[in-house]
Amino acid sequence: MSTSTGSTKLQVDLRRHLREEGVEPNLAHLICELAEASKYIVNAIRTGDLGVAGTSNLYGEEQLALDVLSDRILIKRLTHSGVVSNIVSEENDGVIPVSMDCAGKYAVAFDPLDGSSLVDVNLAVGTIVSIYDGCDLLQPGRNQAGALYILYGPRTTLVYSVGNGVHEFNMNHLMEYTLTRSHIKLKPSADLYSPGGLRNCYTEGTRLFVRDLEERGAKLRYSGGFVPDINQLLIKGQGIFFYPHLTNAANGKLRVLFELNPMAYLVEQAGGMASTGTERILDICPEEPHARAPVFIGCSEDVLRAQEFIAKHG
Ligand code: AHM
Ligand code: MG
Repeated sequence: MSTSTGSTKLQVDLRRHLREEGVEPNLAHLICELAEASKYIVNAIRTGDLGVAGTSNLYGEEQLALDVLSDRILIKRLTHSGVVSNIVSEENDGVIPVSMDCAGKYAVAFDPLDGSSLVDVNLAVGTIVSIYDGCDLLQPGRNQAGALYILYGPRTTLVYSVGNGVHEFNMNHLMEYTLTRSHIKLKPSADLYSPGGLRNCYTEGTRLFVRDLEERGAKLRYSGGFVPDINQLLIKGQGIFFYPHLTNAANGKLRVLFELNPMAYLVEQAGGMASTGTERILDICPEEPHARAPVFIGCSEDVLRAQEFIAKHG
């Protein structure tokens, strides 16, 4: 999006957008710091070591050098931002305290490089960030002060909301983020679906929901990366993504703090819904930072239909 002044077209960059939207200055600063950090992550993805780091995270998953580097880039930037109280990262166990003084500061949860197992095959990956006022990270996602993700695909884009609608920015050749879509909205129902998890581990409710989607003519569009899959539904203005409860994993795979809360916040801001199948994602009060939950997220009518199938068939 651009504004004209005489013959010159001015791109609205992220900083200016935050200022014009009246975003609280420390929060605006935090979002700009995250945008700055993402430039180093882009560079690492483009040119860095794609091998393993030789370490594993607390889930016992092998960490890639890129997971570790992206995590370090974000922690360093946020630690020195002056506006962060606590940090929790998908790649680290426990909370990283930054400042004892919570006033005017923000607690931040992030997944530094979601979908990093897709990097070797050159598919899209992303950074996901959830932001709370003060110090507390273990609270329902509905209390988020803001959320954003950065998608590293053929282009790098940043999508954020601080409760003022959902806005998309593209990184240009100068590595600046300029506004490309504002007030993104989802239609009530979808004809695209992105099904995560092994189908032979689906419960009856999810199986019948998928059959219903297919009978309605919905097309399967699943990349295997949560950020590109959610970005697809926001930018196309329709879709439903699910990583459901499975017969061998009652809470599915995705993490409430780092993955589900920020995406649920963005999708609700766009007029969609996000549910575990039985309750609103943003109402979950996680007991520990790495809690997981099943998710059905996207167009509201489809999420409601998923809930009906699960209520009837489990
Ligand atoms: P990660 O945080 O270890 O990268 O895992 C999250 C990713 C999501 O991007 C994606 O939706 C999901 O895992 C795919 O899981 P699966 O490998 O079971 O298909
Ligand atoms: Mg992840």
